Amino acid sequence: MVKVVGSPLPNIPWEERPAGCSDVVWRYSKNPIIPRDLILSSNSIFNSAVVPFKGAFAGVFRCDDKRRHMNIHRGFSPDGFHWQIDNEPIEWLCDDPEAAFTYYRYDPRVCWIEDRYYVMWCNGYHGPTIGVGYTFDFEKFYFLENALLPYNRNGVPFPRKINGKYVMLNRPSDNGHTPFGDIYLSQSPDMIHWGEHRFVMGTAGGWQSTKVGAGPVPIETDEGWLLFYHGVLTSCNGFVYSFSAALLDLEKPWKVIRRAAPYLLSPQTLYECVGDVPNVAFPCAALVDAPTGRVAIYYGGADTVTALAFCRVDEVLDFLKANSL
Ligand code: BMA
Repeated sequence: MVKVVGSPLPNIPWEERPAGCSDVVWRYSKNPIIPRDLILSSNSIFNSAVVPFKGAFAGVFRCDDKRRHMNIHRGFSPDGFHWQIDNEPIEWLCDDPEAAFTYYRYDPRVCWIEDRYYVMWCNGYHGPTIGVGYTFDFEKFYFLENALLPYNRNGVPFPRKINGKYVMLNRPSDNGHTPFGDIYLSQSPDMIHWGEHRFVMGTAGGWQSTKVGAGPVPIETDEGWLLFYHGVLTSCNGFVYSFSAALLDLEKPWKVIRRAAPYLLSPQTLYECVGDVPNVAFPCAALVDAPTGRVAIYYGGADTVTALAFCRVDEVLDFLKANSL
């Protein structure tokens, strides 16, 4: 069996695959887990990131408020299903007012690396780019820098340094509802200065024909980095956001070992098809229990609510072997 590198998470939120279902990724039966109006100020809560924290769970949530302003809020959960989210956005500590300047924040990812939780998000600094910050305790949050020049989205860190460098996936874009997009990788000695950019993968057919973008923090296995990523198809009715998986080389993670031709999950339920932006399933986080390979994927539904789906690492790798592009 494939070996997953990581910690045990015996309390991972989990529900077995329903009887009669043969999907590799299956939805939680009580989705969505976070309704759009969980907090007083919110219009919608979606595309959010969670991590294990002190025997329970913590997260950074995209909450668009009732002015339709986009920002990220802190949350805690005893079980990964039920969340308490702050009504007010996170305040970022930063000594440099120019660096700290922002119009909006959205689509966070959170990742424990070495000694702290790093947060990356799409940061409005004269156009979308990748904001990087960190917290040790989910009490104080520090803003570091904008990692890249605008325009860029979907900054996703790897959970450890590779060949002595921090690594992130990202997606150069434009200032609007970008009609193109390939996944690139950037490297850094210090999380501030990023370079040595490498092309990872571009669009392909069908569900991933318009653009692709990294989803949750990649999962390390002895066969490679397991990456869940979203792909977009342009239909007569607009963009359709689905997601699937790829396997990246452990030492040279810009090298794609395998990549799925079919999607693993596409918008088909009411909460994925109906909302502020219809037909969107957009994953930003995955919890993993390394010994069993169980995975809980958190994804946004229709840019409105947050949902959960489950899978097993070995089954996703088997799916990739059988269904690679
Ligand atoms: C992308 C991002 C995501 C969003 C998606 C669908 O460009 O803005 O936050 O979920 O579009 O609207």
